[in-house]
Amino acid sequence: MKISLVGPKWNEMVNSYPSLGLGYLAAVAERAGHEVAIHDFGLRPHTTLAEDAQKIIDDKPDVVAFTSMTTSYHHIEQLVEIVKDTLGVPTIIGGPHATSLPQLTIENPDIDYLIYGEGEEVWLDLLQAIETGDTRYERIFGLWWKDDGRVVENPQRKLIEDLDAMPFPARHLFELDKYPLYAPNGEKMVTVLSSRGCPYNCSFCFKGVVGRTYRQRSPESIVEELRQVQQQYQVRNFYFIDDLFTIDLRRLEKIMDYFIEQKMDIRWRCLARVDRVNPELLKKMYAAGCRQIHYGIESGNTDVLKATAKHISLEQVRRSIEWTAESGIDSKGYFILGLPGDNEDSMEETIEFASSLPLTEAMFSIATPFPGTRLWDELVRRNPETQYNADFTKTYYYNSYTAEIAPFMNVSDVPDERLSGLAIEARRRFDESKRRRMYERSFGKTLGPALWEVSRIKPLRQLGNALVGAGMLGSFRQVRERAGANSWA
Ligand code: B12
Ligand code: SF4
Repeated sequence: MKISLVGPKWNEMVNSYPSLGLGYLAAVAERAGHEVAIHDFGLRPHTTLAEDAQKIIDDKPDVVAFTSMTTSYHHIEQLVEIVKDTLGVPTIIGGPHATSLPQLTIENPDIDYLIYGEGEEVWLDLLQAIETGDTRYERIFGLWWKDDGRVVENPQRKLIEDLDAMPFPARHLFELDKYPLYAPNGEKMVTVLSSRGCPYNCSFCFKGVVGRTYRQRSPESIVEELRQVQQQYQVRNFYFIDDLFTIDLRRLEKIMDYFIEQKMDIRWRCLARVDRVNPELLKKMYAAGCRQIHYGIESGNTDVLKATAKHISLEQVRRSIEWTAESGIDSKGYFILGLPGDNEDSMEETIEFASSLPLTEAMFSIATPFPGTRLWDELVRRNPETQYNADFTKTYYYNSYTAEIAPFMNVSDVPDERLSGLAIEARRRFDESKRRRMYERSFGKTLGPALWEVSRIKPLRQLGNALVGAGMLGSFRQVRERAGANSWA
């Protein structure tokens, strides 16, 4: 069959990398003999609805299937209406949004089938049923469907046991060169998924797709995928987007031994928890090509942090960020402002804490309760009249913006306007603290802060920059270089 797989857009932000969920679904469908096209409209936020719908219609597909986040469901609702009207072919939806609100989603008259949770096996069974005209849908576990207009929820499907048995994501179906994902040195970077799931249960995180489970691919399979991508796309920078890349230390050691022994010549970044790293591991990660780690730190206030059930302490955060810096690896910290219990004082602590850490980057998001999370339950408990509405397109993430953005479903103790202002202030103060640290590193603990103070006077800073540019003031160059791409070598 001809299948159009659709990645919707959410607002004017460009998707920085392709959906690997779509990549896996496309790969298994191709392996089963189907002809697949992927349209990631998140790459082109400014095209019109009519243009997007036309792209799908031009495929003349037998089936149209959408991946969904709560932020992008609005676009799907609009697209699927046109597609159904024009083509009349079966429509399928899956992904985090469909899984978090299945009943509400399948009630959409233009959506025929909903796949709950992990998709590949259910998807293949459904495609086969559609192709062969087998209407015994009750046999497909993991499927929600409509029997004469009545919604039917089949039992859930077990998770895939052997992730290695899956083909690699169908990267050839994406416009890979169009995604703005680059290493700090400007080279192209590609995302990889080496495991699925995470056993923790943070209040703001949606856990519905694979629950609190953790499954991993073998080191051999990961190395093979990296080699394939290296050869096919001439890329040597990778981003492991696993929820927790460092959770199983034995596996990680083995993966890194492969990278080192086989002289893979790769550079990579990953996501990690601060309680899942140690100095020896970090040194080895550096030797194996790791140059950046993203840590979820969330809050600088002990009580607010505790309420997220992240199960980390501020001491662990400080220690791990320092170890990471000492190992030569850059670190980015993710912080959330406006969590339940957050007030002016606690958020001040978060900003102060973030600014005191030797992080290379920080991102301050405003807490947003997504349906299916404990944060959402908290919102509903406080405001029982709360309803899901399709305006989640407004949940921007912050670091790409300098203008203030209105909080969406504020669950903190401060008004919207103040919360929004604090996010901007947090970013400004973190940037200042980072520059100050760079001056200290370059000029020492006494002269550094003094020169930093001087550099804050704009005309003097401009003069300094001009002199550095003209080859004078050599040691100031270090400050500039440290702020640039040199760490990704
Ligand atoms: C990478 C990532 C991103 C990337 C790239 C997104 C992309 N293009 O895929 C970026 C940085 C852009 C991003 C942004 C955001 N993200 Co994000 N992101 C992720 C992350 C970490 C990994 C996604 C992934 O590749 N998963 C692995 C694949 C295999 O799983 P999957 O995508 O879920 O797909 C499987 C199933 O869901 C199902 N399936 C999915 N689609 C379909 C379609 C069909 C037809 C079928 C049959 C099955 C099916 O089958 C797939 C294979 O098993 C997830 C967390 C996670 N672990 O999944 C969060 C996650 C998806 N993000 C989330 C959020 C909240 C956001 C933001 C809103 C954050 C913010 N406030 O800015 C934005 C919204 C962006 C948008 N476009 O709307 C939430 C979504 C919650 C929700 N209810 O929608 C998640 C689940 C995090 C969490 N645990 O809470 N994100
Ligand atoms: S935020 Fe990270 S650690 Fe917490 S549940 Fe989600 S993936 Fe796991």
